[in-house]
This record gives sequence, C-alpha cells and structure tokens, in this order.
Amino acid sequence: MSTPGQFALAGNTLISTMMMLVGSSSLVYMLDKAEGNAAQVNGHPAWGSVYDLTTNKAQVMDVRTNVFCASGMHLPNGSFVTFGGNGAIGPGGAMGSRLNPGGWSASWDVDYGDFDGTKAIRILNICDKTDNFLSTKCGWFDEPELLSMKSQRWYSAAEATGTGEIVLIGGFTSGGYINRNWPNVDPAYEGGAANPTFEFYPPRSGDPPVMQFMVSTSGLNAYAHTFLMPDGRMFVQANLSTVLWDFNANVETPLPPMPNGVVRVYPASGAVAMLPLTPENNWTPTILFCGGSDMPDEAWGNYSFPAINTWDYPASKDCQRISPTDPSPAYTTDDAMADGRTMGQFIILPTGKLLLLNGGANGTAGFSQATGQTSDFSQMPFAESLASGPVFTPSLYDPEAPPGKRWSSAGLGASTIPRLYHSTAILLPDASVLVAGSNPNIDVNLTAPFPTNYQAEIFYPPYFSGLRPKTEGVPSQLGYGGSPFDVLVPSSSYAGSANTAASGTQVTIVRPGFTTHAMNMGQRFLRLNSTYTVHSNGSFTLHVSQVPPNPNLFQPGPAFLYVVIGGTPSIGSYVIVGNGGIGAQNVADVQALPASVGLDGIAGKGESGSETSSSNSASGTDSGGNPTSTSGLGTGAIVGLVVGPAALLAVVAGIAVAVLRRRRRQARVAVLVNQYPMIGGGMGVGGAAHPYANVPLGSHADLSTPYERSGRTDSFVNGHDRWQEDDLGVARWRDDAPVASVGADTGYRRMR
Ligand SMILES: [Cu+2]
Repeated sequence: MSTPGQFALAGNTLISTMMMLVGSSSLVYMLDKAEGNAAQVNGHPAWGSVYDLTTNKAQVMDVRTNVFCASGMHLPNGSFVTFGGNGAIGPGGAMGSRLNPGGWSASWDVDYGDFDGTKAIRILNICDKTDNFLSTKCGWFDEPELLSMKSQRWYSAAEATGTGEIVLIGGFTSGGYINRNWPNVDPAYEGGAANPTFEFYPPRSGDPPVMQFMVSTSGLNAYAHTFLMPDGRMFVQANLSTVLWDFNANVETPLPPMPNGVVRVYPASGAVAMLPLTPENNWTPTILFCGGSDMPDEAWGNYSFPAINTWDYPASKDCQRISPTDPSPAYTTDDAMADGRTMGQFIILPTGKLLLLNGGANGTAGFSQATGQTSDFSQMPFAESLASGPVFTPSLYDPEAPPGKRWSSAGLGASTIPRLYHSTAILLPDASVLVAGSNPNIDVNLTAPFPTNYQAEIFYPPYFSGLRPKTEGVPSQLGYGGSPFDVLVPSSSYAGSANTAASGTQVTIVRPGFTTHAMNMGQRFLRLNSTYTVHSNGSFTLHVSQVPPNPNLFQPGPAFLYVVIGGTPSIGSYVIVGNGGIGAQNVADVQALPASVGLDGIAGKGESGSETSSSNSASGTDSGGNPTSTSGLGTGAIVGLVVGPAALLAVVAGIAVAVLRRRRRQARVAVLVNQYPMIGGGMGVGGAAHPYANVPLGSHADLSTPYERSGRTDSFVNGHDRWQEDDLGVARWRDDAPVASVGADTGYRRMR
C-alpha cells in the first residue's frame, strides 16, 4: 500500500533500528546498540539486521562489538564502515562481565556476548539479498583485535573527503549525557572522558592531533555537524560555534556563531542538511539548520544528566541558513518550522525538497534515570526519555520557494508511532522514505511510555501520485568531468507535450547517507547538467554531464541517480561516483553537452496515475537493467557497463592513472602502516584514563570463551583471511584471495 503523502507499516526490523544505511537497490542494513532484543543470533541477542526492500522482511546479522552511538560513512567502492561505540554491556545497561584492566569498562559480557566497541572499525561488504548474511563475506567485519581506531570514540563525527578518506572527529571515551563535567575546568579532556582529537580512516601517521574546535565547543560537541566544502575544507558546527577547518593543516577559520542560542548538535539534535547543489546555484553549498534547543548552558548539566526536566522545555522552531563559501558568510534566519522539534530529521528527496520528520516537541535526545530536578527515577514521567511530545506529522521544505512560503504540510498524513531518541529515517531507491527505530531506553523496554520500537514504516511523498518516469541506459559509474552520457526516457514515462516534458526534466544524484541520531551522515544531493533530444516515437534522450570535476562537491562513493519529470522521480539507479578507490580521483575537463533538440507535435504515451504503486517491488532491480549491487570493487565489471565508447575510454584512462598512482604510493603507505599499527599504539589522548591499550592485543587466547560462545569456528576465523588490508590500509573482501596463500606475494597483507 503506497498512498501518496501517507505512512504505511513496513515490517518488523528485529532490532531497534538506531542506525541504517541503504547498501544496494534492494537492501537496507540496520544496527542497534547491544541490548536484550528477542531476536537471537549465534547464541546472543542480535543488534544487527538486514532488511529486504522487496519483501519488507529483516533477518538478523551478527555484530561482535557494541555499536551504541557509533558514527558511519560510505567508502568509495560502495562498502560502508562504522566507527566506535561503547564498552561491553550486559542486561539493564550494566557493565559487561569481563572488565578491562582498571575496571572502568568491560571488554565482553557473558549474557549479551558483546565486545568493547569504543575503538571498533566495522566494515561491510555489500552482498546480494540471496546471500548468507551470517557468512564471513557478507557479515560485518568487526574484529577490534585486528583493526581498530587509534583512540576511543563514542558519538564521533565522520565525514568523507574528496579522496574517499574518512575524518573522525571527537567524541566521548566512554559515555554520558553531554561531553563535560560541571564546572567545566578541563574542557579538552574532561579528565579523560572526552576525546578532542581527530584521526583518519585509513589511518594517517602519528598520534591523533587535537582539534581546537573540540576544546572551544567543549560539552556540546558530540556528533558535530560536518560538511565537506568545494575547496576541500570542512564546515563544522557544534555548541554555538562554527568553523571552516582545513583538516590537513589543522587550521580553523572562524565563522559567525549560531544565532539565538540554539544548539543543533546532539543532544539538542536539530535537523541539519546541505541544500541541493545545482547548476543554477553553481553547486554552491548552503547548510540549513532547523530546531534543536535553546536551553541555557547550565541546564545541559554534565555527563550524568541534564540539570533540568528537559521534557518540559519546548524545542526550538528556529531555522537558519548559511552559505559557508560566500565572501562574508553569515547565518540568515529562515522560515521557522510550524512546531518546535528536537531530533527532527531532514531527508533530501530527489525533487530537491527536504522532508522533515520524526522527533519531539519538547526536551532533548539522550536518556537518563534522573535529572538535576528529579532525583527519583519513579518520578520520571517518561521513564528514561528526556524528550516528550512526539511530532507525528512530517513537513516539506522547498529551498527554492520565496521566504515565507518554504514550509508545507498540505496533504501529508501523520504517523501513529513516536519516533524519539534512537530513531532513523532514510531515502530509499524508489524515492520513498524508510522510518524505523525509537528507543529512549537503556535496555529493551516494551512498556515504557516511549517503548523500544521494532516497527518500520515507509512514507510515500506526494509524488507517488504521479506517473513514474522510466530510464534506460543509466551507467553504473559516473566520473568527475569528461564526456556526457545518454539516458533514454521512453514515451510511456510521461503524458503531454514531449518538448515540455523533456525541457523540464532534471537528473539528480542523491546519497542517502548513514542515518543515526536524527542525522544522515554523508547525505548529499547534486543535480547534473543535461540537455535533450526528442525522438519521433515519443521517447527522448537526455544528454547528461558527469559530476562536476571536483570530488569535494560529491565525494567518491555510492549514490542513486534519479530522472525527475514534472516533479515526479524515476526509480533511482545505483551508481558509483568516482573510480571506486580511496585516493586521487580522475578529474577531466567537462565536455560540452549537445544543444537540446525538440520536436513539435510529439506527446508522451504514459497515463498519469497508472503507475502510482510501483513502491518497493520495483526497487530490486534498477530501471536501466544493470546489476544493482556491487560486492567488492569489481572495477573491470563497472568499466564494462559504462555506456558509450567515449565515456568508456575516459573511464579506462582514469582508472589506469589511478592504478599507477596507487602503485607509486604503495611503498610509502606500507611503511607508514607498519610504523604506526592501527591498534595497540597507546591512547594518543593525553591523560585519558581508559586503559584499553594495556589489553593484550593480537592474541586470541584471552578471547577463547567468547569465540566458543558466539559459535565461531576455526573456519570462520580463517575465512577472515579474505578480509585483507590493501595498500592504503583499507580492509576489503577479496573473492580472489586463496586463503592458503595470503602473504607478501599477493601484495595484500592480513590486517593487524
Ligand atoms: Cu545515542
């Protein structure tokens, strides 16, 4: 049932969906914190699942470490990776049974079977829906003894660079409501509880340096809002501060502070997104902030809990825009939302409008069992939830409408499910929006006022009433600059004048991102230049430019390409932008598009409204008939599918250059990786109290019980030989690597 403008129930997610990502045209991967979910995997509660868009059914996946409030991002080859989390916990959120040295946290728990996730790097090789998701190849690679961050990060920010590296910023080292003690006398380290540093994945040499912005925003800087700018610097916003940051030189350029005292980062959790990058705005970034909280600074409390009863404090309605690359960047007040919202979430639709949904009218994200005003948990009116007043009705924001007319809820139906802390939403390939999760509870609680939620919904934007365009010949890989490509739009895709339809058609690429905590990390929308040729049979060809020749505008990696006619999008086609590898991307001069050629008296043969229920059934295959999932890099296969000999040559040339560059770099990087192992190198965070680094690493002897308990066999462990570190230190699944011959002669190494 896909009623335009309405929510529909969409199956059980098995875990409470704190995080999700769209891995392919048919699969959504979901993650939860380690908790007492009824669904089991390998003898312990599950906190991972994979959801099939063609059936709306989930199956469990095994995840070893506690993903509680990790960050996540795509990799250039379409894989995804998540970073950090919390220590091992058991029932009720209690510290796990096997304590780390010093007793500050736990490395493993006997009941839930979760390992310490504070330094975890979990990598996902996207598989096909018919594959075995409990296999080594298709499960999360989650082996902190083999691959870890240099320091502990809980609620870190993650942002991809133009080379496909990932920058990880800040975070807590163990946990808490906000990232400070009170009074805040040690704003950098908070006695070891805060991590003010940043690091990279794949790792760069040396200890993680301090980012001064993490010190100046101390307390309210978890999950900082980050957006890569065209010049390669990063826009970063936290607390009431804003900077442009050169992460290579670690130099910050201050921008104006956030007006009206509205905090936008967790746990204020405003809705934040980069507006569409379009030819009309010359792909100039503008960041939109809506809602959050203007609680006074002292009300935020400390690691333990807020100082006030947050559920009585109205969330902000305030919206601000800023274009960071303007000569004199400034926040400007935008149309306010109809309701105040904390944990509202922006989903950029293929039309370029932004859907706002989820969240609450009062309070903040986070949970606790007391506040500065309520010391007795039995007096907490919403149990552990620090928010109240779930907002059930979505709104649409039109960034191109004149001020005063940007918001509308006309024709949009309400959900019946509160989506508060730890809820999620993400754009699906068919241009609907999957909504899941909500769990403002320390452990599974089905009777709390805002219970642990397992019920997915899909929201169908109003364009589901329109005739869905079809596309033929969408390439599976896009480059930066170079020769345009052609997409055929058949005559059944539209009604009325061909010239009108063709001249009003837009081609956009959308990256749904990695959603958690009301954010979609990496979400980005870029509209491509296009012209057209109308054919006498009623079809028309779109001539489409590649992505503009600047990888900072749209970082290398996966996206969905949509053709939008008259405000109605096609089903999205899965594309990889860039060469699929981490490193310099091939950038070419933009070749001119042919002039548009109309043909009078030609009309489409589509009947409006005849295709309204394409829903998810169409999303298992892409509309161009191309393979819709990529597993591994598969560069050869990708090249073979690029349409047009000119484009093929350009891409081949680009990959050849990239390979050469990679080979040249290999020796240097190998030295760096050897010199600075990814784990066991010490905290890199002065004064940090957590003694994780003292745990014997690389030895499985201490882990024999957990291995047995989780049902892992020698063959499972051995299968990990095919998860290998390439010359850039990136873990990749290698179908072609014989398990027995891993070693120097293959050029690949086992990860440490
Ligand atoms: Cu959280």
